[in-house]
Amino acid sequence: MDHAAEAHRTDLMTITRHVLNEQSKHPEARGAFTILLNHIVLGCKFVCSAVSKAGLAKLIGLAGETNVQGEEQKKMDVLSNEVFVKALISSGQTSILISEEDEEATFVDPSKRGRYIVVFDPLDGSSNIDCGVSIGTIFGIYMVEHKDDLSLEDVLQPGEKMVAAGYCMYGSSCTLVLSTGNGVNGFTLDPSLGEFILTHPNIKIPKKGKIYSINEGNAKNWDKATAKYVENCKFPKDGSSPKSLRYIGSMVADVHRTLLYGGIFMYPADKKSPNGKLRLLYEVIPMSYLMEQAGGQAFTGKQRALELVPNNIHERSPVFLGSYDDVEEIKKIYAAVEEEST
Ligand code: AFP
Repeated sequence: MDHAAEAHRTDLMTITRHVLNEQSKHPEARGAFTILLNHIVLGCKFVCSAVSKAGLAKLIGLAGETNVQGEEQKKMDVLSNEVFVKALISSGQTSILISEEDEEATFVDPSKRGRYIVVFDPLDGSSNIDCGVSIGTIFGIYMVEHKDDLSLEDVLQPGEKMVAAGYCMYGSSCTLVLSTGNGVNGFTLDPSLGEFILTHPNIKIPKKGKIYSINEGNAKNWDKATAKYVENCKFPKDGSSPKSLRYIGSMVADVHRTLLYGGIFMYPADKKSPNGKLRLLYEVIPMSYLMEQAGGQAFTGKQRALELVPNNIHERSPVFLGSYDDVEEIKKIYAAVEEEST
């Protein structure tokens, strides 16, 4: 028997233990972040369980629909939002919540306030639920200086001010990927233990990848730089092999694959959608933060994504994110196209 391997297998690094280890590097920390993260993890576990039972429990459908027992059923994204909002408020560690599902920001009652702002998309890719494609929750965390004197200005901060970001993917397994500003780690839910276990320590994205990921159906509306880059992916001029196309249409799943296998994920601006489709605060920024933490890059077509300052909470932004070299290439194409036009 390989005792070393056996000992390793029984020494489980749960997500809480991992975050406590990180916390111990900051003697001034009082555990507030660990408490917050535990509540996010609880939300992820709930949604994971609900998504996996969705067909069975007839939870899919329009909000207000009734199930066979005559009980009112909620649409999965509405349900997920409620779960996260309640979990985050009850943590006692949040002051402002921004959710994809809620038009307005939620300012937490002063009696329950803490020092964190959480921006999140409780169930991204929900149009894919009915066919069982992987979907996920995306979140980003900012810190406020003064929790008693809050305004939307506290939320409208560039991504480089974020203190943590992550996503949970509800797929063939439930995987939570997290960065607290010190690299990226992936945890897989062990359903028998009900715990997220560290399975992907210190994720580094390959420097260059073999996959490009974009909705090709929008090609007729792309700008010149995007069209040129995709052309290069298919017909490389340097004699290298063409890249493969993979596009799920569920950002968490497309980004997860990009993070592990390398390559580039793009949702560009186009003639119909001058700012692209994806939301800056709770899609583009958290995913860009993770990419940079894993050694990749994220670019908007104009600048580093993490430098962009949001003007409103549901603002959209184009994004190109993934392997360092692949994003570098599209940056060069944008610069060349810009120069041609001046
Ligand atoms: P839904 O939540 O409506 O399914 O949208 C998913 C999403 O916001 C993101 O997860 C995908 O990357 C992107 O939209 C796909 O958009 P297209 O369908 O336009 O390619």
